Amino acid sequence: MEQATERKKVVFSAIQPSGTVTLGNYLGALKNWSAMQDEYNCIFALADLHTITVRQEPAQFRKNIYEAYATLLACGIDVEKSLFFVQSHVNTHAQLAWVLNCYTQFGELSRMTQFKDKSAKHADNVNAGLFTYPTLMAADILLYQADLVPVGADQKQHLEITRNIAERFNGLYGNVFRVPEPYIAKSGARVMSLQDPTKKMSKSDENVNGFITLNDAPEVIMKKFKRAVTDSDACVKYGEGKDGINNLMSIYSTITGKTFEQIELEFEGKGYGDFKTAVGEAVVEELRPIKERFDQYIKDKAYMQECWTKSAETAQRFSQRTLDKAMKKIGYVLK
Ligand code: ATP
Ligand code: LTN
Repeated sequence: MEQATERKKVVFSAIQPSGTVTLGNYLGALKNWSAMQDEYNCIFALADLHTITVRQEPAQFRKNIYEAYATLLACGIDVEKSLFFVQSHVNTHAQLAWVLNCYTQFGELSRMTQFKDKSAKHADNVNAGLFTYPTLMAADILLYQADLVPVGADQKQHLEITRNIAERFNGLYGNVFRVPEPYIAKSGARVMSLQDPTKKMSKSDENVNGFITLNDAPEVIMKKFKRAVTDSDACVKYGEGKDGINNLMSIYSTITGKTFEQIELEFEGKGYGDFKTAVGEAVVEELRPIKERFDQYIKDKAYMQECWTKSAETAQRFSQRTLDKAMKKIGYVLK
């Protein structure tokens, strides 16, 4: 008789606690994470080691870690179903990252667009961690033998380098790491800034009107959408040269599930004002229950600590197996 014991695929993803979680993070990544929990073995982390590649103010950084953890719980990450820990609590990540640094070339790291963007933005602090950011990210993923990595489109290049590192290592030592696939949603994978729709929406943007956070009050959300940059066409239609409207249509479509044709029909003969109001209202309603749950979780630090400690213990055990295997293959003598 056929046995129904197929191995559940492993999903790994992480987010930096570098500020307040944005609508871009939510639609591009977090919404998919919580939806994947029944079908896959999911492992999620706060990538706090990655965060110090950009200088952080200690008190604010600590606050961001708690807030990001509470936000993800509020988005539906369920520690009964998935592991959800803080990267710095599991020491294998930094250890494997060092090893992978020695199997990654200067040239390939130099080609990373995130490195180029961030070193231009933080020209006074182009540190070695910013440069080797992708090898730590590769370690995160490879330690858990992940099959799938749900991320926004901006992380595709980092997934490619992860695959290259894994294949190179496997080529030298046999099958140590599973080679992961990116999982990029068809809609919402690249939410753009509301102020400059040619740039991605980012939580570290200086212009707060460019992004919506999951903690913004409804009136703030409505105001930011009303101010969103569009064009002089005054016609709700997806098309070239209409970056602002295209972005608003994508947001509306991702939340309501309506196609672009349905949206064009819905707003036929109506102006941008009506459309912006509708998008704002859809976002407010989508985020309302998340905000309510966040307000509960953030009050209970003891509960969050309990959750992340339990997950970190399991993650430590699991990831240690992969780290040991890689070290042995290289020739290290384990204690
Ligand atoms: P920072 O501004 O500090 O670089 P970020 O807002 O880009 O941060 P990350 O923590 O680096 O956020 O990313 C977390 C997840 O959110 C990743 O999977 C990333 O691909 C996704 N993501 C980030 N920005 C967007 C966006 N504008 N649209 C869709 N997905 C996004
Ligand atoms: N670099 C990612 C955050 C991140 C990540 C990971 C994502 C760190 N480690 C592992 C997926 C898998 C970012 O979103 N900027």
